[in-house]
Amino acid sequence: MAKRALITGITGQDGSYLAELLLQQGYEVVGMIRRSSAPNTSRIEHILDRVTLKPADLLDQLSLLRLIEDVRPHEVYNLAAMSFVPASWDQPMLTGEFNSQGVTRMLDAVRRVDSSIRFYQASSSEMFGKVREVPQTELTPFYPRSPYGVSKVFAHYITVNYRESYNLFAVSGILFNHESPRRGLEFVTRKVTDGVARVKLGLADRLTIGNLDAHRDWGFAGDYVRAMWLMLQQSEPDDYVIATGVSHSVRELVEIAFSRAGLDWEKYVHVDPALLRPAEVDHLLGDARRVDGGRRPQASQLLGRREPRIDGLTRAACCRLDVSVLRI
Ligand code: NAP
Ligand code: G4F
Repeated sequence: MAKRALITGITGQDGSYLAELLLQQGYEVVGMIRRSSAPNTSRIEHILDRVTLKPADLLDQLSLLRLIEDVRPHEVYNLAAMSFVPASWDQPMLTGEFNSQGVTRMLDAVRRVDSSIRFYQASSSEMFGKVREVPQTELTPFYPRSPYGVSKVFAHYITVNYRESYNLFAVSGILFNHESPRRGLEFVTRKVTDGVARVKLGLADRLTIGNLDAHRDWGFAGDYVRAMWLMLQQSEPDDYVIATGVSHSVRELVEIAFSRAGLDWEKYVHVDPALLRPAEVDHLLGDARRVDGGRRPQASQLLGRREPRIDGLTRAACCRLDVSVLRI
Protein backbone atom coordinates (compact mmCIF):
# COMPACT_ATOMS: atom_id res chain seq x y z
CA MET A 1 0.00 0.00 0.00
CA ALA A 2 1.32 3.45 -0.92
CA LYS A 3 2.20 5.75 1.96
CA ARG A 4 0.08 8.89 2.24
CA ALA A 5 1.69 12.25 3.04
CA LEU A 6 0.01 15.49 3.99
CA ILE A 7 1.92 18.67 3.15
CA THR A 8 0.89 22.00 4.64
CA GLY A 9 2.33 24.87 2.59
CA ILE A 10 2.24 22.83 -0.64
CA THR A 11 1.80 26.03 -2.68
CA GLY A 12 5.11 27.42 -1.35
CA GLN A 13 8.67 26.92 -2.61
CA ASP A 14 9.52 23.93 -0.41
CA GLY A 15 6.05 22.38 -0.61
CA SER A 16 6.26 22.19 -4.38
CA TYR A 17 9.66 20.44 -4.39
CA LEU A 18 8.62 18.10 -1.59
CA ALA A 19 5.42 17.13 -3.41
CA GLU A 20 7.49 16.24 -6.49
CA LEU A 21 9.90 14.15 -4.43
CA LEU A 22 7.16 12.25 -2.61
CA LEU A 23 5.32 11.51 -5.86
CA GLN A 24 8.58 10.10 -7.24
CA GLN A 25 8.82 7.93 -4.12
CA GLY A 26 5.36 6.51 -4.83
CA TYR A 27 3.47 8.41 -2.13
CA GLU A 28 -0.10 9.53 -2.33
CA VAL A 29 0.25 13.29 -1.78
CA VAL A 30 -2.39 15.50 -0.18
CA GLY A 31 -1.77 19.23 0.09
CA MET A 32 -3.46 21.57 2.51
CA ILE A 33 -4.41 24.92 1.02
CA ARG A 34 -6.06 27.94 2.56
CA ARG A 35 -8.83 29.78 0.77
CA SER A 36 -7.79 32.59 -1.55
CA SER A 37 -9.83 34.71 -3.92
CA ALA A 38 -7.67 33.72 -6.90
CA PRO A 39 -5.68 30.58 -7.74
CA ASN A 40 -2.20 30.51 -6.17
CA THR A 41 -1.08 27.09 -7.37
CA SER A 42 1.45 28.26 -9.96
CA ARG A 43 4.35 26.35 -8.31
CA ILE A 44 2.47 23.03 -8.46
CA GLU A 45 0.64 23.54 -11.76
CA HIS A 46 2.65 20.71 -13.38
CA ILE A 47 1.60 18.13 -10.76
CA LEU A 48 -1.96 19.26 -10.03
CA ASP A 49 -3.38 16.14 -11.66
CA ARG A 50 -1.33 13.93 -9.30
CA VAL A 51 -1.97 15.58 -5.92
CA THR A 52 -5.16 16.10 -3.94
CA LEU A 53 -5.73 19.55 -2.47
CA LYS A 54 -7.83 19.95 0.67
CA PRO A 55 -8.87 23.20 2.35
CA ALA A 56 -7.87 24.07 5.92
CA ASP A 57 -6.12 26.91 7.71
CA LEU A 58 -3.45 27.02 10.41
CA LEU A 59 -5.64 29.51 12.26
CA ASP A 60 -8.60 27.15 12.46
CA GLN A 61 -8.22 24.21 14.84
CA LEU A 62 -11.38 22.43 13.70
CA SER A 63 -10.37 22.56 10.06
CA LEU A 64 -7.02 20.92 10.94
CA LEU A 65 -8.63 18.22 13.04
CA ARG A 66 -11.09 17.42 10.29
CA LEU A 67 -8.31 17.38 7.73
CA ILE A 68 -6.20 14.85 9.66
CA GLU A 69 -9.29 12.68 10.34
CA ASP A 70 -10.24 12.79 6.69
CA VAL A 71 -6.78 12.19 5.14
CA ARG A 72 -5.33 9.83 7.77
CA PRO A 73 -1.77 10.47 6.58
CA HIS A 74 1.24 8.36 7.51
CA GLU A 75 3.43 11.47 7.45
CA VAL A 76 2.70 15.18 7.94
CA TYR A 77 5.13 17.81 6.67
CA ASN A 78 4.25 21.09 8.33
CA LEU A 79 5.76 23.69 6.02
CA ALA A 80 2.99 26.32 6.11
CA ALA A 81 4.09 29.56 7.76
CA MET A 82 4.43 33.28 7.38
CA SER A 83 7.98 32.97 6.10
CA PHE A 84 9.09 36.51 5.21
CA VAL A 85 11.13 37.91 8.12
CA PRO A 86 10.51 41.68 7.60
CA ALA A 87 6.72 41.13 7.56
CA SER A 88 6.97 39.70 11.06
CA TRP A 89 7.72 43.15 12.51
CA ASP A 90 4.61 44.52 10.76
CA GLN A 91 2.38 41.68 12.00
CA PRO A 92 4.02 40.13 15.08
CA MET A 93 0.78 38.78 16.56
CA LEU A 94 -0.37 37.15 13.34
CA THR A 95 3.12 35.72 12.84
CA GLY A 96 2.82 34.04 16.25
CA GLU A 97 -0.66 32.75 15.42
CA PHE A 98 0.53 31.15 12.16
CA ASN A 99 4.02 30.05 13.08
CA SER A 100 3.69 29.15 16.77
CA GLN A 101 0.08 28.38 17.65
CA GLY A 102 -0.52 27.00 14.15
CA VAL A 103 2.11 24.34 14.85
CA THR A 104 0.57 23.54 18.23
CA ARG A 105 -2.81 23.13 16.53
CA MET A 106 -1.31 20.76 13.95
CA LEU A 107 0.53 18.70 16.57
CA ASP A 108 -2.55 18.43 18.71
CA ALA A 109 -4.70 17.36 15.80
CA VAL A 110 -2.14 14.66 14.96
CA ARG A 111 -1.92 13.28 18.49
CA ARG A 112 -5.70 13.23 18.91
CA VAL A 113 -6.39 11.41 15.65
CA ASP A 114 -3.45 8.99 15.46
CA SER A 115 -0.25 9.27 17.47
CA SER A 116 1.59 6.98 15.05
CA ILE A 117 1.58 9.71 12.36
CA ARG A 118 5.11 11.00 11.74
CA PHE A 119 5.43 14.77 11.90
CA TYR A 120 8.01 17.12 10.36
CA GLN A 121 8.30 20.73 11.55
CA ALA A 122 10.02 23.38 9.41
CA SER A 123 12.40 24.98 11.89
CA SER A 124 14.84 27.66 10.82
CA SER A 125 18.40 28.89 11.21
CA GLU A 126 16.78 32.26 11.93
CA MET A 127 16.37 30.85 15.48
CA PHE A 128 20.15 31.24 15.98
CA GLY A 129 19.83 34.99 15.32
CA LYS A 130 22.60 36.78 17.18
CA VAL A 131 24.71 33.69 16.99
CA ARG A 132 26.29 32.31 20.14
CA GLU A 133 28.90 30.32 18.23
CA VAL A 134 30.18 29.79 14.68
CA PRO A 135 29.33 27.46 13.05
CA GLN A 136 25.87 26.65 14.42
CA THR A 137 24.94 23.07 15.31
CA GLU A 138 21.95 21.30 16.84
CA LEU A 139 23.34 22.26 20.26
CA THR A 140 23.91 25.98 19.64
CA PRO A 141 21.65 28.08 21.92
CA PHE A 142 18.96 30.12 20.18
CA TYR A 143 18.92 33.95 20.21
CA PRO A 144 16.21 34.99 17.72
CA ARG A 145 16.29 38.54 16.36
CA SER A 146 12.82 38.95 14.82
CA PRO A 147 9.24 38.10 15.71
CA TYR A 148 9.59 35.44 12.99
CA GLY A 149 12.63 33.93 14.73
CA VAL A 150 10.88 34.02 18.09
CA SER A 151 7.81 32.32 16.62
CA LYS A 152 9.98 29.55 15.17
CA VAL A 153 11.70 28.95 18.52
CA PHE A 154 8.30 28.37 20.11
CA ALA A 155 7.35 26.04 17.25
CA HIS A 156 10.63 24.17 17.62
CA TYR A 157 10.21 23.55 21.34
CA ILE A 158 6.51 22.68 21.14
CA THR A 159 7.51 20.00 18.62
CA VAL A 160 10.19 18.67 21.00
CA ASN A 161 7.66 18.84 23.82
CA TYR A 162 4.98 16.87 21.97
CA ARG A 163 7.61 14.28 21.10
CA GLU A 164 8.60 13.95 24.74
CA SER A 165 5.09 14.30 26.25
CA TYR A 166 3.12 12.08 23.89
CA ASN A 167 5.82 9.90 22.37
CA LEU A 168 5.12 11.30 18.89
CA PHE A 169 7.59 10.76 16.06
CA ALA A 170 7.90 14.53 15.71
CA VAL A 171 11.10 16.06 14.33
CA SER A 172 12.41 19.51 13.50
CA GLY A 173 14.64 20.27 10.56
CA ILE A 174 16.72 23.34 11.38
CA LEU A 175 17.19 24.41 7.80
CA PHE A 176 19.48 27.20 6.71
CA ASN A 177 18.41 29.46 3.81
CA HIS A 178 17.57 27.54 0.66
CA GLU A 179 16.75 29.05 -2.68
CA SER A 180 15.49 28.17 -6.14
CA PRO A 181 13.75 29.58 -9.19
CA ARG A 182 10.55 29.07 -7.19
CA ARG A 183 11.67 31.38 -4.37
CA GLY A 184 9.35 34.36 -3.74
CA LEU A 185 10.53 37.57 -5.39
CA GLU A 186 10.82 39.47 -2.10
CA PHE A 187 13.65 37.26 -0.78
CA VAL A 188 17.11 38.59 -1.46
CA THR A 189 18.33 35.98 -3.99
CA ARG A 190 15.33 36.35 -6.32
CA LYS A 191 15.19 40.08 -5.74
CA VAL A 192 18.79 40.36 -6.92
CA THR A 193 18.56 38.08 -9.97
CA ASP A 194 15.28 39.66 -11.04
CA GLY A 195 16.78 43.13 -10.43
CA VAL A 196 19.85 42.36 -12.55
CA ALA A 197 17.65 41.14 -15.40
CA ARG A 198 15.56 44.32 -15.27
CA VAL A 199 18.64 46.52 -15.38
CA LYS A 200 20.07 44.51 -18.26
CA LEU A 201 16.85 44.87 -20.25
CA GLY A 202 16.59 48.59 -19.54
CA LEU A 203 13.43 48.07 -17.49
CA ALA A 204 15.10 49.54 -14.39
CA ASP A 205 18.11 51.74 -13.80
CA ARG A 206 18.94 50.57 -10.29
CA LEU A 207 18.50 47.86 -7.70
CA THR A 208 17.57 49.11 -4.25
CA ILE A 209 18.71 46.86 -1.49
CA GLY A 210 19.25 46.63 2.27
CA ASN A 211 22.15 45.22 4.28
CA LEU A 212 25.00 44.14 1.97
CA ASP A 213 27.11 42.84 4.85
CA ALA A 214 24.76 40.09 6.07
CA HIS A 215 26.10 36.57 5.50
CA ARG A 216 23.98 33.54 4.78
CA ASP A 217 24.61 29.82 4.32
CA TRP A 218 22.60 29.35 1.14
CA GLY A 219 21.63 25.96 -0.30
CA PHE A 220 19.25 24.63 -2.96
CA ALA A 221 15.65 23.95 -1.96
CA GLY A 222 15.41 20.83 -4.15
CA ASP A 223 18.15 19.21 -2.05
CA TYR A 224 16.79 20.25 1.28
CA VAL A 225 13.34 18.68 0.85
CA ARG A 226 15.09 15.34 0.51
CA ALA A 227 16.57 15.88 3.97
CA MET A 228 13.04 16.52 5.31
CA TRP A 229 11.84 13.23 3.92
CA LEU A 230 14.87 11.30 5.21
CA MET A 231 14.35 12.71 8.71
CA LEU A 232 10.98 10.97 8.80
CA GLN A 233 12.49 7.67 7.60
CA GLN A 234 14.92 7.31 10.54
CA SER A 235 14.35 4.73 13.27
CA GLU A 236 14.28 7.38 16.03
CA PRO A 237 12.93 10.94 15.93
CA ASP A 238 15.59 13.64 16.24
CA ASP A 239 16.33 17.20 15.14
CA TYR A 240 18.90 18.03 12.46
CA VAL A 241 20.72 21.07 11.16
CA ILE A 242 20.72 21.14 7.37
CA ALA A 243 23.25 23.52 5.82
CA THR A 244 26.06 23.65 3.28
CA GLY A 245 28.82 24.77 5.66
CA VAL A 246 29.65 27.69 3.35
CA SER A 247 28.62 31.28 3.99
CA HIS A 248 28.55 34.27 1.62
CA SER A 249 27.65 37.93 1.97
CA VAL A 250 24.81 39.66 0.18
CA ARG A 251 27.52 41.87 -1.36
CA GLU A 252 29.14 38.78 -2.96
CA LEU A 253 25.75 37.64 -4.23
CA VAL A 254 25.12 41.01 -5.88
CA GLU A 255 28.62 41.16 -7.35
CA ILE A 256 28.33 37.75 -8.98
CA ALA A 257 24.79 38.22 -10.26
CA PHE A 258 25.70 41.52 -11.97
CA SER A 259 28.93 40.13 -13.35
CA ARG A 260 27.02 37.27 -15.04
CA ALA A 261 25.17 39.94 -16.99
CA GLY A 262 28.43 41.75 -17.77
CA LEU A 263 27.54 44.67 -15.48
CA ASP A 264 29.46 46.46 -12.76
CA TRP A 265 27.25 46.18 -9.68
CA GLU A 266 28.56 49.35 -8.06
CA LYS A 267 26.97 51.45 -10.79
CA TYR A 268 23.48 50.10 -10.16
CA VAL A 269 23.10 49.04 -6.54
CA HIS A 270 21.73 51.55 -4.05
CA VAL A 271 21.38 50.88 -0.37
CA ASP A 272 18.11 52.12 1.09
CA PRO A 273 18.30 52.47 4.88
CA ALA A 274 14.55 51.80 5.00
CA LEU A 275 15.34 48.20 4.00
CA LEU A 276 17.62 47.63 6.97
CA ARG A 277 15.94 45.48 9.63
CA PRO A 278 15.25 46.66 13.20
CA ALA A 279 17.51 43.82 14.37
CA GLU A 280 19.64 41.84 11.92
CA VAL A 281 20.96 38.30 11.81
CA ASP A 282 24.50 39.07 10.74
CA HIS A 283 26.20 35.80 10.05
CA LEU A 284 24.72 32.35 9.59
CA LEU A 285 26.94 29.34 8.98
CA GLY A 286 25.67 25.84 9.63
CA ASP A 287 27.52 22.73 10.71
CA ALA A 288 25.51 19.80 9.43
CA ARG A 289 28.16 17.19 10.25
CA ARG A 290 27.34 16.55 13.84
CA VAL A 291 27.09 12.90 14.81
CA ASP A 292 25.40 12.07 18.07
CA GLY A 293 27.60 9.42 19.70
CA GLY A 294 27.82 7.69 16.33
CA ARG A 295 24.24 6.52 16.67
CA ARG A 296 22.55 8.60 14.06
CA PRO A 297 23.38 9.33 10.45
CA GLN A 298 25.32 12.46 9.75
CA ALA A 299 23.07 15.27 8.69
CA SER A 300 25.39 15.85 5.75
CA GLN A 301 24.45 12.34 4.66
CA LEU A 302 20.81 13.38 4.90
CA LEU A 303 21.62 16.24 2.63
CA GLY A 304 23.73 13.99 0.45
CA ARG A 305 24.94 16.44 -2.17
CA ARG A 306 27.80 18.58 -3.29
CA GLU A 307 28.46 21.91 -1.64
CA PRO A 308 26.77 24.61 -3.67
CA ARG A 309 28.91 27.57 -4.67
CA ILE A 310 27.54 31.06 -4.83
CA ASP A 311 27.59 31.05 -8.61
CA GLY A 312 25.38 27.97 -8.43
CA LEU A 313 23.16 29.82 -6.02
CA THR A 314 22.75 32.66 -8.45
CA ARG A 315 21.84 30.11 -11.07
CA ALA A 316 19.45 28.34 -8.71
CA ALA A 317 17.63 31.55 -7.94
CA CYS A 318 17.16 32.61 -11.53
CA CYS A 319 14.07 32.06 -13.59
CA ARG A 320 12.00 33.41 -16.45
CA LEU A 321 13.24 36.94 -17.07
CA ASP A 322 16.32 36.29 -14.97
CA VAL A 323 17.20 33.15 -16.96
CA SER A 324 16.94 34.63 -20.40
CA VAL A 325 18.96 37.67 -19.50
CA LEU A 326 21.65 35.94 -17.48
CA ARG A 327 21.79 33.13 -20.09
CA ILE A 328 21.51 30.44 -17.45
P1 NAP B 1 6.87 29.98 1.29
O1 NAP B 1 7.29 29.81 -0.13
O2 NAP B 1 6.60 31.36 1.81
O3 NAP B 1 5.55 29.10 1.51
C1 NAP B 1 4.77 29.22 2.67
C2 NAP B 1 3.53 28.34 2.54
O4 NAP B 1 2.75 28.46 3.75
C3 NAP B 1 2.60 28.74 1.39
O5 NAP B 1 2.12 27.56 0.79
C4 NAP B 1 1.47 29.47 2.12
O6 NAP B 1 0.23 29.42 1.44
C5 NAP B 1 1.37 28.64 3.39
N1 NAP B 1 0.64 29.32 4.47
C6 NAP B 1 0.96 30.48 5.07
N2 NAP B 1 0.04 30.77 6.00
C7 NAP B 1 -0.88 29.78 6.01
C8 NAP B 1 -2.09 29.51 6.75
N3 NAP B 1 -2.53 30.35 7.67
N4 NAP B 1 -2.77 28.39 6.50
C9 NAP B 1 -2.34 27.54 5.54
N5 NAP B 1 -1.23 27.74 4.80
C10 NAP B 1 -0.51 28.85 5.02
O7 NAP B 1 7.94 29.32 2.28
P2 NAP B 1 9.09 28.24 1.98
O8 NAP B 1 10.33 28.95 1.61
O9 NAP B 1 8.55 27.17 1.11
O10 NAP B 1 9.34 27.66 3.44
C11 NAP B 1 8.62 26.54 3.95
C12 NAP B 1 8.75 26.47 5.44
O11 NAP B 1 10.13 26.36 5.81
C13 NAP B 1 8.24 27.70 6.20
O12 NAP B 1 7.71 27.26 7.43
C14 NAP B 1 9.50 28.52 6.44
O13 NAP B 1 9.33 29.37 7.57
C15 NAP B 1 10.51 27.41 6.70
N6 NAP B 1 11.90 27.70 6.37
C16 NAP B 1 12.25 28.15 5.13
C17 NAP B 1 13.58 28.36 4.83
C18 NAP B 1 14.00 28.82 3.46
O14 NAP B 1 15.16 29.27 3.32
N7 NAP B 1 13.16 28.74 2.45
C19 NAP B 1 14.57 28.10 5.79
C20 NAP B 1 14.17 27.61 7.05
C21 NAP B 1 12.84 27.40 7.32
P3 NAP B 1 -0.22 30.57 0.41
O15 NAP B 1 0.31 30.13 -0.92
O16 NAP B 1 -1.68 30.51 0.52
O17 NAP B 1 0.38 31.88 0.87
O1 G4F C 1 16.42 36.52 1.68
P1 G4F C 1 16.07 37.05 3.02
O2 G4F C 1 14.85 37.89 3.13
O3 G4F C 1 16.04 35.78 3.98
P2 G4F C 1 16.14 35.63 5.59
O4 G4F C 1 15.69 36.85 6.28
O5 G4F C 1 17.50 35.11 5.91
O6 G4F C 1 15.03 34.51 5.88
C1 G4F C 1 14.92 33.36 5.05
O7 G4F C 1 15.74 32.34 5.59
C2 G4F C 1 15.37 31.87 6.89
C3 G4F C 1 16.37 30.79 7.29
O8 G4F C 1 17.47 31.39 7.94
C4 G4F C 1 13.95 31.33 6.83
F1 G4F C 1 13.60 30.82 8.04
C5 G4F C 1 13.01 32.42 6.41
O9 G4F C 1 11.68 31.91 6.29
C6 G4F C 1 13.45 32.95 5.03
O10 G4F C 1 13.26 31.92 4.08
O11 G4F C 1 17.29 37.93 3.60
C7 G4F C 1 18.61 37.43 3.65
C8 G4F C 1 19.56 38.56 4.04
C9 G4F C 1 19.12 39.33 5.30
O12 G4F C 1 20.23 39.53 6.14
C10 G4F C 1 18.65 40.68 4.78
O13 G4F C 1 18.83 41.77 5.66
O14 G4F C 1 19.60 39.53 2.98
C11 G4F C 1 19.54 40.81 3.56
N1 G4F C 1 19.01 41.75 2.55
C12 G4F C 1 19.67 42.83 2.07
N2 G4F C 1 18.88 43.49 1.22
C13 G4F C 1 17.77 41.73 2.01
C14 G4F C 1 17.71 42.83 1.16
N3 G4F C 1 16.75 40.87 2.15
C15 G4F C 1 15.61 41.11 1.44
N4 G4F C 1 14.58 40.26 1.56
N5 G4F C 1 15.51 42.20 0.61
C16 G4F C 1 16.51 43.09 0.43
O15 G4F C 1 16.39 44.07 -0.29
